[in-house]
Amino acid sequence: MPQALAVTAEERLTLVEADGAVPSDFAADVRAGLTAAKKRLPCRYLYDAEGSALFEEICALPEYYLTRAEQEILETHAGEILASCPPDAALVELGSGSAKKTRTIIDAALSQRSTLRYMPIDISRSMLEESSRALLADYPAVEITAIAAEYRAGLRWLRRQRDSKLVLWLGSNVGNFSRTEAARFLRGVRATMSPSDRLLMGVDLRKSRAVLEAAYDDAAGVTARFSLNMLARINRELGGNFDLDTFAHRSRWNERLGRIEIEIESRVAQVVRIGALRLNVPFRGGEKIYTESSYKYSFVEIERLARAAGMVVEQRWLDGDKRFSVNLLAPLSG
Ligand code: AVI
Repeated sequence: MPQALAVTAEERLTLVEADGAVPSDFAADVRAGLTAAKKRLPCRYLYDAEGSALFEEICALPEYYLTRAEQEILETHAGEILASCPPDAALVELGSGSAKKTRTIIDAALSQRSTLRYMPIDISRSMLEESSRALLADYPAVEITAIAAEYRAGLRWLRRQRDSKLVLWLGSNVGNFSRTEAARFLRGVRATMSPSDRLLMGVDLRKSRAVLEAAYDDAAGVTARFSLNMLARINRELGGNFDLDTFAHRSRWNERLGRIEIEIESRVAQVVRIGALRLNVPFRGGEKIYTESSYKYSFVEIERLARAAGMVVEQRWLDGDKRFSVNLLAPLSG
C-alpha cells in the first residue's frame, strides 16, 4: 500500500532573510537623539523583547480600544474582504508581530479554499519563527514564507514575487509614520502590486481628546512602562544609568496635527551617564525626550493618503463605536 506523505510543519515553512537591509544602529541613534537641541529617540527602539511584551499588554487594556475594534471589524467582515480579492491571493502581512489577528483572515480564507500561502514580513526573526510555527501547527493547509526584514527590504523582496496577493498592514501601524512618510511607504507597497492585488490597512480615526489621551496613558500605567522601557533599554544595552523614577511618561493629543505626541519628561535637573557611549547627558527639570507620534485620520485624510500613494479606497469598514477603520485599497492604473 502506498504510504501517505505527511507534510510536516517544517516542510511548510521557508525563512528568508531579505538582503540589503540597513541594520539600525541603536548606539548611534541614541547619541544623535540625546545630544540634539530637542531630544528625541526613534520609536522603533521601543520594541525589544521587554517592549514587545509590554505592547502585547497594551493591546488588552480597557483604554486601548484599537486592537479590539480592529478585531471586531475583521471578525465581522473577513468573508467580504476576501471576496474582494483574487481567489488564489497569497496573504502578505507587513509587521506581522504575533500574527494573532491574521488568524481571523486565515480562517475566512480557508473556508473559501483548500490551501493558502502566508508571507509575514517582520523585523524580529524570533517573533517570526515563533508565530509561524504556532500557525503551522494549527493550520495544516497553510504554507508560510516568512521574511525577516525591515519594511523597505521586505518590499524589495516582495517586488520580485509573482503571486497575486492581499497585503495586510494592520494595527494602525501607519500612525507611527508622519503623513509624508506614510505616503512614501505606501508608494513602495503600491510598486509591488499588480492591478488585482489589494492592500488592507487598519487606520485609527480622529476622535475626542479624552478617549485618545486615555488610550495612550492608561490607569494601570502599562503605557508609561512601555515608554520608559526605552530608557531601561539604554541602561541594559548601553550601560546607561537612567533612574526611571525621575522620568515620567507624557502623552498629549495635538488636534491641529491630528496626532498623539508621546514624550518622556525628566522630573528633575540631572546628568545621565551612558557608559558605552562615553556620554554625559544633561537634563533640565521638565525637559522632554520626544519618542513617538501616533497619527489619527479622518476619512478624507485616508482617501488623500491612498491617492498620494497611487491607490484608491475601494471599501471601508468600521467597528460598532466608529472608532477605527479597516480600508481596502486598490492600485490606480498608470
Ligand atoms: C504600534 N502602534 C500602532 C501603537 C500606536 O497606537 O501608535 C504604539 C503605541 N504606543 C503607545 N501605545 C501604543
